Amino acid sequence: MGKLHDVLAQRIPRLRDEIHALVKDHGAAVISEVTIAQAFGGMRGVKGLVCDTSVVEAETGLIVRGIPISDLTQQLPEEIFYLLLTGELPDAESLASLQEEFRQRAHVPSYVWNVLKALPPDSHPMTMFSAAILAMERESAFRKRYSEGFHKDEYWEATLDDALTLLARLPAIAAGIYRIHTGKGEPLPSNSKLDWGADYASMLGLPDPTGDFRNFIRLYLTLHCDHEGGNVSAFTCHTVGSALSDAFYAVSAGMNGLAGPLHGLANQECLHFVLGIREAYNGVPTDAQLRDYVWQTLKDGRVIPGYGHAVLRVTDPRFTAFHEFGRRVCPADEIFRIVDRLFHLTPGILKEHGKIKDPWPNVDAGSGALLYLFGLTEFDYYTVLFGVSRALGMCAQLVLNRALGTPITRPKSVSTKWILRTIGTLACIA
Ligand code: NMX
Ligand code: MLT
Repeated sequence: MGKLHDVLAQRIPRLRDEIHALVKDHGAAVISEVTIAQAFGGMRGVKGLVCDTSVVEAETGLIVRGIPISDLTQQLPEEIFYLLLTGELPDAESLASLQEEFRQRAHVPSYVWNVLKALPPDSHPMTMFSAAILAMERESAFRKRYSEGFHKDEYWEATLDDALTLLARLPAIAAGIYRIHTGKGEPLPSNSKLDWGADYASMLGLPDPTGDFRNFIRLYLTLHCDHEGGNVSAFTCHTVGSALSDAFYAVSAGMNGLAGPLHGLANQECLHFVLGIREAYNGVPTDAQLRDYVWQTLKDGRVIPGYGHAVLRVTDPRFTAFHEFGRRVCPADEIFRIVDRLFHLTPGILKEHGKIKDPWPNVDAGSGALLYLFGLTEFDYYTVLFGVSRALGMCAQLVLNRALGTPITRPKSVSTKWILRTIGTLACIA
């Protein structure tokens, strides 16, 4: 393994010492409390996890290693992976070394294609994606070395080995899934002259005369890279990895969480919603019609996909980055205009509706419109794109957790009876 490994090998001992000292000296300090509402409410706001790859604050959105995501939009996804892991953007030599590492590991073995082609044709692309990742578990360096018996200080190295193999293959696997699922033909070969994102774009096989599509895919892969540790996919991946299940098991599990409509699948739901509006009004509706449509959706007891967030309380900066890209590339496009009008009207309606805590658009509200414009119209595929990118964050978090020897995740649950008894006791004390 190249320079990335060496940089980590140099830093990890100091990192271990720092965390060890922190826990030894301040381990008893309280950083969070849990209310009954939080215990029943998805642990919202409970601070019980540590994640150093990125943070998400309510008023700022995603910050990767101290850098707001809006300042990273020109960076390649490979650079982001290096940043997530080391805390620094790579210099030219380190980037070239990581890209070479990916190239050397990029070949997808034929058994993976056999697995994908054997799945029923109506399998969802996320099922295919997760299954492909899981199928490759047989190649795990971590599992092999663990079964031989190896020192726990070396766990992170075998995890990095697995992460690099997995990430190197994901663009080809994901693009192949697109071609198999849509019946467009055999998977296309990788082009070793291209960077990770551009190669993915080219293997999808869509026309890209201006180069805008490959730029968009690079942006897409950068923007979705990580979202701290508590979102469903990261938390799932972390929990599975904490049992020392290797990266293939853990990332596949994370993808299954990403496949839910309240999480990553919202991007396909969003485009579905926007296309429904276009069909209902035979084009871009007036603001009054759009207001009616959104209100009717709420009255029908359905969510407005792409709006709301468990942590954010402002427009997601990732949405803003996509929106700016759309304004530059396709301001007159019908679908983009509907997304744009929704952005102007929906927050006000959701505020008036009065339930949602965050009425602003999240990352999923606008990306589908742009994919559609570039000819990627099969929107049940969109979450796979999200997954390719999010694998960067999942893998970085896994490597760091193995480096720090983070123990198995095992919070304590309580029964409703226990809570009722505890309230009774508290009431007596009051
Ligand atoms: N449209 C309508 N109602 C909503 C929406 C929405 N977009 N978002 C939340 N609500 C409702 C929610 O159903 C709940 O209603 P009730 O009390 O009847 O159960 C109420 O507002 C309070 O929910 P919040 O506390 O604001 O949201 P929560 O933190 O529980 O959930 C989401 C966050 C993101 C799951 C939620 O906002 C949602 O379902 N949004 C739509 C789906 C979506 O865009 N998901 C993508 C998230 C980003 N990602 O990529 O993962
Ligand atoms: C994400 O990118 O993971 C989503 O915005 C969901 C989240 O952070 O909870």
